[in-house]
Amino acid sequence: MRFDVLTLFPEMITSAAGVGITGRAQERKIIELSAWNPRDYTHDNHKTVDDRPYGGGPGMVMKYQPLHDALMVAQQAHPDPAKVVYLSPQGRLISQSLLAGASKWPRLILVAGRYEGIDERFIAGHCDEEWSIGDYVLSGGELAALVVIDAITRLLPGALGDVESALQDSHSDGLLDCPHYTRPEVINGIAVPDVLLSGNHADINRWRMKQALGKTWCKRPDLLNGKQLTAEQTALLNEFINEVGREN
Ligand code: 9D3
Repeated sequence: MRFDVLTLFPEMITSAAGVGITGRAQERKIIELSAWNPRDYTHDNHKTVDDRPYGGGPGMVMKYQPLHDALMVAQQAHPDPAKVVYLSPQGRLISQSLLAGASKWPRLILVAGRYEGIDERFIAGHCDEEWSIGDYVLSGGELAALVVIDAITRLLPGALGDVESALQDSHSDGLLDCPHYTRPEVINGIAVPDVLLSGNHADINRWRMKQALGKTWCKRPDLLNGKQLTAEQTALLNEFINEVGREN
């Protein structure tokens, strides 16, 4: 899959995506990533990318022309058809399922804004979708673009190592993770749960599922709404709830 990002801070994208899973995915040609700076497509001496908002008020707006010219160059740099997504606080809230859909696209051009946003006519004329990563205020779209690139890359065949892939298709999909422990066996008087030292992998798997279900029920009950649990999962969750009830 090919990603292009239109951004006033291209090094923010290329440096962050150059390491870890996304860095390795680029080396393995599972993803291609380029960043394009609208400032490189200005024609005035000051390389102006922003201007004052019509109607007045505070802040600046990204100009249409540098964004448009950067987009045309990015689009023509590669023959695959691209979806263009503008990252903005007004966008549709992204989810794992939305990103799983996008991971089937051959190419995605992400537009990261700065200042108060970009000229509405660029959105209307050139953007297929508008996405947000959540209800909090960022300084620009770059971190959102990195979130999208990272989360999609993990879904592409071959992007994860064997260990990460094995972890990904475990049976706890859509649940919070169970607790994890490593050596030493006791820290600050807190011992690792006995079952994890037992060597009984059926018991260990049941304990982990019970913890995942219980933690999800306690902290994110919304994730259980409309989720079909197996008879065993229902039994494990009821065990957990009865035990918590006794502790509190
Ligand atoms: C405080 C500025 N706000 C004035 C009412 C509006 C505003 C403009 C630009 C708020 C944030 C931004 C920059 N944000 C993004 O570009 C952005 C974003 C975000 O802030 N939150 C969640 N997802 C995204 S995607 C892009």
